[in-house]
Amino acid sequence: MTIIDGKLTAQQLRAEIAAEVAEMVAAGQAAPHLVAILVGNNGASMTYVANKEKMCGECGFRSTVLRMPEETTEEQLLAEVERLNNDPEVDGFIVQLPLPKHIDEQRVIEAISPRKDVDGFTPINVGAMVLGLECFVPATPAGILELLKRYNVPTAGKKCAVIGRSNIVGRPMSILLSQKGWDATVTLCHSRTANLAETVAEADIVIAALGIPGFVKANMVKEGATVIDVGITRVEADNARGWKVVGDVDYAEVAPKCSYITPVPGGVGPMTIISLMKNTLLAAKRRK
Ligand code: L34
Repeated sequence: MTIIDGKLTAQQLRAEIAAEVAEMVAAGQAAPHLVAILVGNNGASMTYVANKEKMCGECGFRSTVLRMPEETTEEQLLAEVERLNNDPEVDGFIVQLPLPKHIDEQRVIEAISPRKDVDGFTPINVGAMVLGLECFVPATPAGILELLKRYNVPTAGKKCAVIGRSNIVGRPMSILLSQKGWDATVTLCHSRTANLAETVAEADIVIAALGIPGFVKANMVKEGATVIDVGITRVEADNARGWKVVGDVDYAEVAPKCSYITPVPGGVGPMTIISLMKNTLLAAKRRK
C-alpha cells in the first residue's frame, strides 16, 4: 500500500511554479496576480482562502483577498466581479463557494470573464473542458489527475467509480477520466444510484466526493484498488481547536486493502490549491 502524499507533491509543483514565475519576473513581466473574493464568515472557507493566499506568496504571485460581509447583496457582488473582469492588473480571480443563501451562485459564476475564470467554473470553460479544448480545468479534478500521473497509477482501460456529482468535483472528474489520454471507463455514482456498493466494489479507482465522513468502507473496495478521498468535513474533536478534518473514506479500514490511497488532510486539499496556482500562472502567460 502506497500513501499518495498530496502535501509533498504540491511542494514539488510549487517549486516548479516558483521557478517559472522567477523567470517571468526576470524577463520584466509582472508576477501573476490572483484575487479571491470571500463573502461572509464561513470558517472552512476562511481557512481555504488563507491557504490559497499563503501559497500565492510562496509561488511569488501577487494576491489580494476581497473580504465582503455576509449581508453583501447579489448586485454588490456582481459589481465587484465586473470590476475584476475589467482590471488589467488582475490575471485571474475566484469567488469562494459556498456563497450566503440569498445570493444566486450560478448567476455570479456566469458573470465571471472566462479568461479570468481560474476555477474553471463558467459555462464557457466547462464546455471547453467537456470538448477537450484548451480551458482552465477545475482545481480539484486537476489536482487528482496530477497525483495519478505522478504516482504512475494506471488509468487506461481501468474501471473508475466516482461518487458524487457536484459541478466542482464529481462531474468534471468523471468527464476528464473518460477522455483520451486517461482512457478510464467511468461510472458516476450519486444519491439515487442503485447498487452503489456493487459498482464501487468492481472499481480499480474509487474517487469519493460526496461529503459524508467515512462513507467508503473496506467491504465496498476491491483488493488492490486506488482510493482518492476528496472529503473534507469538519467534525468535533478532542484537540486544542475543537475540530478535525475527516474524509469520505474510512481510512483505517480501507487503507490496508489499497494499492494507493490519499490521506485527509494532506491528500487532495493541497493539490487543489496548487492546481489553482497553475491555472493562475496560465492566465498570466495568456495576458496581452
Ligand atoms: N470557488 N470554491 C471555489 N473554488 C474552490 O476550489 C473551492 N474549493 C472547495 C470549496 N469551495 C471552493 C476549495 O478551495 C474545497 N476547497 C479546498 C481548498 C483547500 C483545502 C480543502 C478544500 C485544504 O487546504 N485542505 C487541507 C486541510 C485544510 C483544513 O485544515 O481544513 C488538506 O490537507 O486537505
